[in-house]
Amino acid sequence: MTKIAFITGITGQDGSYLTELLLGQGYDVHGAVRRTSSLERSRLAHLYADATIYNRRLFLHYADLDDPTTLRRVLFKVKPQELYHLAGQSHVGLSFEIPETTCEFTAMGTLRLLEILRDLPDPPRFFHAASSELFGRPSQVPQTETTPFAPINPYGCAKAFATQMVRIYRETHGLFAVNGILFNHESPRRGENFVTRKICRAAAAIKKGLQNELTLGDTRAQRDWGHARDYVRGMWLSLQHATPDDYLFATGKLHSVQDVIETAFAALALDWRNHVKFDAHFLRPAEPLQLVGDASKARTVLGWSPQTPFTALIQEMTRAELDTLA
Ligand code: NAP
Ligand code: F7E
Repeated sequence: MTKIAFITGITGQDGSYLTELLLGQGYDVHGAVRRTSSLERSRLAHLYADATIYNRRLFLHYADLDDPTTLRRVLFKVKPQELYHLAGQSHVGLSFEIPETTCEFTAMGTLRLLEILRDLPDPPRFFHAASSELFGRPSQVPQTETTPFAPINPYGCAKAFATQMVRIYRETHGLFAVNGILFNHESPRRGENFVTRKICRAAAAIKKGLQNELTLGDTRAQRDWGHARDYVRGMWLSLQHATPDDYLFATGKLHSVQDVIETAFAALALDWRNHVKFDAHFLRPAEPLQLVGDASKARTVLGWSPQTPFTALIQEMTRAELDTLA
């Protein structure tokens, strides 16, 4: 029988890659979308355009995270076997500007979904997209699934609430509920205001003569960056295991924003020194330190490992921007 999956956040970077993976595995995929003034959902456009997929194996339902009545109705109707919960306000810097929205969607939105699952006669396996931002200023480097939470921004705090709730619902209500503690993962489909995409896009625009300057905040900041396609495979693997648990997904390698700049500009034979400027507007009130993950558990238990090294990731993103601008 065909398996049915449901994705919140299907229009996002990860939602689009996960949809492709699940369709490739033979699933019917349902997703929750928000009402917006434009119907353009660019990351799914290629799937809409395929008459053998859209409304045959891929179905979209209007449902916001702050509308539990609708979510409940849709989930009772669709009856998914797997639910991937990816929706939320995902920008850390913006979470300082809109902390209430961030917590409403990311923290309370997750709790509302867990409450609905409790009432379903046959609850689906549930994946929650947790984050390295749980660890903030961590007491251990690298971090593992057991590193204590120490979030330092509203986004991390909302994820910590949601992650702990997932553990509680797994342990006390017996739900098959999994936290995937995801470190930064990027792709050509990354939102334009995240630093890797911003840099790769600017480098391509400079190469094409469409732009001359790139303004950035803290270029010494470091992250553990992988490819989104690898991380959605981890999400799927974590729901195929016999028992529910928490898994950390990371490359284990730290790079700086400066490394992203140098890799992207070098890919286009540009000298970054002629173009990159500092703008204090992009500094954040607090920066996490040394967020780098040890994914040994995912490797041993799920057979997961990241396939795309940092340089290949940034080169792919830069080339994709150049093709888009062509
Ligand atoms: P993204 O590109 O920003 O996508 C977020 C998705 O959530 C979009 O589909 C968005 O819909 C939807 N959404 C936001 N608020 C919603 C609401 N109130 N109701 C319904 N849908 C809503 O994020 P991503 O990079 O794919 O990340 C997926 C998840 O993983 C997020 O929860 C993020 O916090 C988490 N995560 C990501 C990373 C990373 O490095 N990418 C790392 C750790 C954790 P619209 O298209 O309508 O805006
Ligand atoms: O920032 C610095 C910035 O916004 C990375 C989300 O997916 O990963 C992501 O959050 C670093 C930070 O990602 C600019 O200060 C410098 O140190 O690309 P980012 P993030 O904050 O790490 C985590 C794991 C998530 O869970 C989140 O959902 O880059 N930086 N200059 C800048 N960042 C931005 N955005 N723009 C700049 O101009």
